[in-house]
Amino acid sequence: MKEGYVQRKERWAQKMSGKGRPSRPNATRLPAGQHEVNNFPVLDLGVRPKTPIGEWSLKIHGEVENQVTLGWEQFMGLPQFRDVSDFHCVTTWSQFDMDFEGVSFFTLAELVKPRAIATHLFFVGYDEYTTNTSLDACMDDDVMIAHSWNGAPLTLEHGGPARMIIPKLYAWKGAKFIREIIFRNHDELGFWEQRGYSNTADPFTEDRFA
Ligand SMILES: Nc1nc2c(c(=O)[nH]1)N[C@H]1C(S)=C(S)[C@@H](COP(=O)(O)O)O[C@H]1N2
Ligand SMILES: [Mo]
Repeated sequence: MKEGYVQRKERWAQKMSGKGRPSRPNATRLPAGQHEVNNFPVLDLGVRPKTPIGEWSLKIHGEVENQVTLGWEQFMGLPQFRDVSDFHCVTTWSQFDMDFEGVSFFTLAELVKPRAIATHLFFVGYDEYTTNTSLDACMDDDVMIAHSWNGAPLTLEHGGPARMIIPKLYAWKGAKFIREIIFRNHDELGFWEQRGYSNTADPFTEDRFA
């Protein structure tokens, strides 16, 4: 059962204020068909573009009032958000208590101001990887662009300098080496979605393939 937008935003506000992390309803923590790991495996297309901080930028555009291209210092100057979440890969491994820090998606959305017609998101990585979600899926209190994991900068293999983290969806929905986020008034399938993976990708219903 998905919480309403207002509840999700309230939970986020509570986290941002440093008053601790409200517990969220979670019947079974390990989704069906998954096993727990602790070694944070690496999964990608094998291309790991090294982007020095000085050359890094994140463009957020499309159906927004205020499109932005953020350099590293601007990105790091935004309110910082640290949160612990679980990570579920469709290849059946899950890792619990992943401590990520970055900029929450709510903060980015407030910055760019989505137009009312925006319903979907399209993500592009520096490796040209793409993926897509509904806008609603990312307007949640645990979604962020992370630059650190366990208190240290994200390594290149895990998507540094920065990557999307969307804990409630299978991990292929979280673009590593993030370069662009496009707000759209329609859905467009990304790399794995075009190749038969589910468009909605909910680990708790084993929503793996389309
Ligand atoms: N840019 C980019 N992001 C990506 C991928 C990729 O190939 N390129 N692979 C996805 C897949 S399939 C998974 S399971 C996760 C893996 O993240 P990890 O390597 O940090 O475990 O990243 C996702 N994000
Ligand atoms: Mo994956």
